Amino acid sequence: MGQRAVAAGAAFVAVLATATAFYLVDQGYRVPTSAAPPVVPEVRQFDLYLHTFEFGDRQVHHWMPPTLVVNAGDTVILRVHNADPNSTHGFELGAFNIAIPSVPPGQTATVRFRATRPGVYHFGCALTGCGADHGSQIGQFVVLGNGRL
Ligand SMILES: [Cu+2]
Repeated sequence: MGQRAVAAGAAFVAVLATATAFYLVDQGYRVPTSAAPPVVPEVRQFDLYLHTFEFGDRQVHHWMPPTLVVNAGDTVILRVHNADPNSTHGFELGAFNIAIPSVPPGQTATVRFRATRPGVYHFGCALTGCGADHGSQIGQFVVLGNGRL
């Protein structure tokens, strides 16, 4: 006995302590159940309307819906409807090089593209001078990347 037994005992205790530590760490770790599953690209179609209404002596335009959300990799088909009965407008989404120079009143134009980059982008009217609120005719195009921005 003697030193060999003490060394074997110490080694046993060390192995036991290490195993216990691994066990406790293992118990503390939970696979995140809220993790987003892999995103499979889809074809997403939207009808986007440019509406107009009167507010006092002002004419105000807005996009409906004001925000579009897709996943990175999705193919997006946008049907842009000009619901303003009096003025021609356009559509542009500069981040994806999309531009429809003009859509006459009551008309529809369609674009198709792939949303490749995650981020929050703005779209707007491509026809400068369409109205006093031209600069405010903006909406958001949100591209989610694998469950997060
Ligand atoms: Cu416009």
